[in-house]
Formats: sequence, C-alpha cells, structure tokens
Amino acid sequence: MTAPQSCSLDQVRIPGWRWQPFLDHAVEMLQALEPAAYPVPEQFLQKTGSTGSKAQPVVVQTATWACQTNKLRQVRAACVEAGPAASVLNLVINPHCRFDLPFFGADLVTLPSGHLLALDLQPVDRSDSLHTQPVWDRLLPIFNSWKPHLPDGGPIPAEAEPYFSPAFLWTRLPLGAASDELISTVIFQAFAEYLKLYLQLVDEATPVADDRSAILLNGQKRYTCYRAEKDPARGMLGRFHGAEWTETYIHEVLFDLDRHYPDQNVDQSRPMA
Ligand code: DBV
Repeated sequence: MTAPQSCSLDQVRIPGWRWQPFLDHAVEMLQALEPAAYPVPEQFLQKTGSTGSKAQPVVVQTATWACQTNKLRQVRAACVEAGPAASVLNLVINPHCRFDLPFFGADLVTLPSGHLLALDLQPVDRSDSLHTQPVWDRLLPIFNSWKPHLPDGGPIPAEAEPYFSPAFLWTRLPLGAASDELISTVIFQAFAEYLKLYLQLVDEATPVADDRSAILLNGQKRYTCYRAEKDPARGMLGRFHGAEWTETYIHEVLFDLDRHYPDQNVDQSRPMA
C-alpha cells in the first residue's frame, strides 16, 4: 500500500489486487450519501502477514475500508491480497434497522483452486414478503440478465440458504484468462447493477415504526451472528494473521452488530423461512 491508512475512509490501494476496480467503484457510488468514517481500530485497518513456505514466503496484506451514512449503519470492505494464495473483496452493507432494507453482500474470492463469486441483496427475514417482495421484483430481472453468462456455483451449505434471495448470483470459475475476462465484464457489471439498485432502495427508504424496526433488528442479528459464527474466511485469515486477531476482526469489525445492541437477544422462537 502506498500510504498507511489511519482512518476507515482512507483509500485502500493494494498493488496487483484484482478487486481494486470493484472497491473503487463502490466507494465512488457511496460518495453521494456523504459517508462518515466508521470507527475501526488501527490494527484492523491494515495488517501484514505471511503465508507460503519458508523457501517461498508470500506477503499477505489485509485492509479494511468502512463508512456509515444516515441510513447505513455500517458499510465495510474486507480486502485481502496474498499473491497466488488468495485475493478477496468481501463487501457487506448493513442498513440501520430503522429502514426496511436488505443487506448488500458481495464475496469475491480468488484461491489457488479457482474463483468463488457471490453477489446478493440478502434478506433480513426471508419469510417476510413485505420485506422481500419489493426488492426481489426489481432484483430478479437483473439476476436473470447475468445468470446465463455464468456457470452455476453449485450447492451452498443448507443452513446458509435462508440468508440468500432467489437472485443470489453465485458462480465458481477456474483460474485463467477466460475467467479474468468474465470477471472484468459480467461480474463487474452485475456488481455495479446490484449496488446501483441497492443504493436506489436506500434512497427511497423511509423510517419504519418502532415495532417493525425491532423485528428488522432481530433479523439483522440472526444474519450477522450466523455470518460471524460461520465465516468461511476464518481458516484463511487465521493462517495469515493468527487466530486471536482473526476472531476479534470477525466479531468486532466485520460482523459487529451484536456489539452495538448487546442487550437485545435474538428471538430464537421466530421461525426461519
Ligand atoms: N468471506 C467473508 C469474509 C471473507 C470471505 C469476511 C475476508 O465473509 C472470504 C474474507 N469466502 C471467503 C473465502 C471463502 C469463501 C467462501 C476465503 C472460501 C473458503 C474455503 O473454500 O476455504 C458466500 N463465500 C464462500 C462460500 C459461500 C460464500 C457460499 C462457500 C462456502 C462453503 O462452501 O462452505 N456470503 C458468503 C456466505 C454468506 C454470504 C457463506 C452467508 C450468509 O453472505
């Protein structure tokens, strides 16, 4: 990185990072919402580690970009560059529970075994059609226009399914020039369109009543607790930066909703979709 990051709004710039144009686009799109810094402890803004063998060590850089706006509680990007070992952009937007909005979720992952690409506007409560239908009606046409250009990603863990919409764009691609091309065209444009729709929904959203907000908060907590518990990056980040740093990063930076509303417990009696 060119200059050390001291604030969550500082530009993340990692030489050779394949997801740089995606993050740059998202940051640019967010400017209209007048983003403010989101508190991220310094040790999580930027972290250097190492992987690979003794003979051929690989430098790992993990960086975090984050902001908050009037309607968005937390926007955060986890950025990982480890040369041939890994390249990741994980971008999650967590709206304030005062607004009936889904999460924006992008998991763009390159590993030695191939690319794993996930894009969705993830419902806070999949069984609540008041929450889902207005989003899905507008998202499905976008999904349907990109889906035919990408191979299906195959099954995801069954327990993760309730957290995705029917417009979950999910693909696995082999490494190589053909996939690089798909990523810079189809995946980039799909990413831009999902984000554009999301920001339109944010723009249109008006505050909901307290009882509705409590239901939304409960759903948001279910989602973030699930993701913190089952983060598929835990193993990778643990190898790169150690278990202790990784646990704190996951619970106190990436999926920190519980930390902000510690008194209200997730209502386990509410049935899942
Ligand atoms: N995923 C994250 C964060 C990452 C990250 C913060 C900083 O949430 C990377 C990095 N995702 C990452 C890595 C892998 C995946 C996989 C490194 C590969 C793990 C491995 O193979 O060892 C969508 N991401 C995945 C998978 C899915 C997603 C479905 C495959 C998981 C599997 O096969 O078990 N997005 C991801 C997800 C949810 C989501 C699981 C759940 C709600 O929103």
